[in-house]
Amino acid sequence: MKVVALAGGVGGAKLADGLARLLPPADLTIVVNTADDFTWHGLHISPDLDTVMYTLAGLANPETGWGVVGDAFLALDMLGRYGQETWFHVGDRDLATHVLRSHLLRQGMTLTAVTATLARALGIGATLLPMSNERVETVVETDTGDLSFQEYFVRYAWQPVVRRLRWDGLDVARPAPGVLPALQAAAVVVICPSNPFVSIGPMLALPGVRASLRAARRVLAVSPIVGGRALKGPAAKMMAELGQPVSAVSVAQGYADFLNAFILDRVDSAEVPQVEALGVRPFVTDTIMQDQAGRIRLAQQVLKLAESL
Ligand code: FO1
Repeated sequence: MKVVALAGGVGGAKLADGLARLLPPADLTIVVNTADDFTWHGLHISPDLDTVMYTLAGLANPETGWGVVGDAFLALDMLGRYGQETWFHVGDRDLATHVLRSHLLRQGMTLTAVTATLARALGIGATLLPMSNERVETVVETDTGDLSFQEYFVRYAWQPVVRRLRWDGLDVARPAPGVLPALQAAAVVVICPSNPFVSIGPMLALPGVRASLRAARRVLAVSPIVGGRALKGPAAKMMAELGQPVSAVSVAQGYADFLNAFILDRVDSAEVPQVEALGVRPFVTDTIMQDQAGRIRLAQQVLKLAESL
C-alpha cells in the first residue's frame, strides 16, 4: 500500500518515523516542508528535512526533537568568539549536514538529489522529498515587523503577535519532481500533526498539490491541536492571533475540501459531531507520541483507519 506523508518538523517526523517502521521502504514517501529553510553563515539549512532525516535515522536529539543526539557546540562557540550571532543552535555534527548540503547545492545538485544522497547515507529506506526545489520563504508579519520564520520561531521564541503570514517565492515555485506523481499513486495520504499554517500550508499552496489531494482516494490528518493547545510550537498561538478558534476541528476545517478522515485526541472527543458536520470521518485515540512505541501505535491506527475507509 503506497503511502505519502506530508510533514513539517518534530511532530510530523515522529509520525513519519512510526510509518517508516511499519511499511516497506518502497511504499513510503515523505514530503517535507522547506518554507522554514534559511541561510545561516552562508550555509543552506533545511530544518524540517533535517528533523525528519535525523528522526528516521535514529539520530535526533530526544530532548529537543531537532538536532543530533549528543552533539557538541564547539563551532558555534567559536563563531561567538568572532562576534557572530549564535541564537540558532547548530551543533558540530549537524553542521556537517549543512556544509555538505550547501556544497552539493553549489555544485548544481537539486535539493531533491541532495536530500536523497544524505538520507541514503544515513540508511533511510523511505523516499524523502523536499516540497520544492525552488526557494519558498515564510515571512511572519508581526506587531514588531516582518520576521523570517527562524527569527520568529527561534530568535524571538514565537512571542511577537502574528498579523499575517506571507510566502515569498511561492508564486513561482513548483512542487519538487516526484511530489505530484507520489500523491497521484498513493493509496493513502497522511497529513502529519504539523503546524497547519507554516508547515502544511506552504505544501498545500504549491500548484497541483491541493488538487491532487482532492482527487486522492483516502486522505487522513492527525490533529496537531490537543485540548486547545499545540503539542509543540506556535500553532495554537498563531491560530488565535489569526482570528481562528483554537481547536482540533478548526484544523479539520482547513483541510475539509480534501479530507476523508480526521484523527483527534481523546481529550477533544466533544468535537466529533463538528468533524462529522464537515463531512469528514472522525477517529478518536491517544495522539500524543511519548516514545517510539507511541509513534508506532499511532501509525498503526492511521493505517488501519485508512484500510477501513
Ligand atoms: N529550534 C529551536 O528552537 N532553537 C534552535 O536553536 C534550533 C536550531 C536548529 C538547528 C538545526 C535544525 O535543523 C533545526 C533547529 N531548530 C531549532 C529547530 C527548527 O528551527 C524548528 O523545529 C523548525 O523550523 C520548525 O518546524
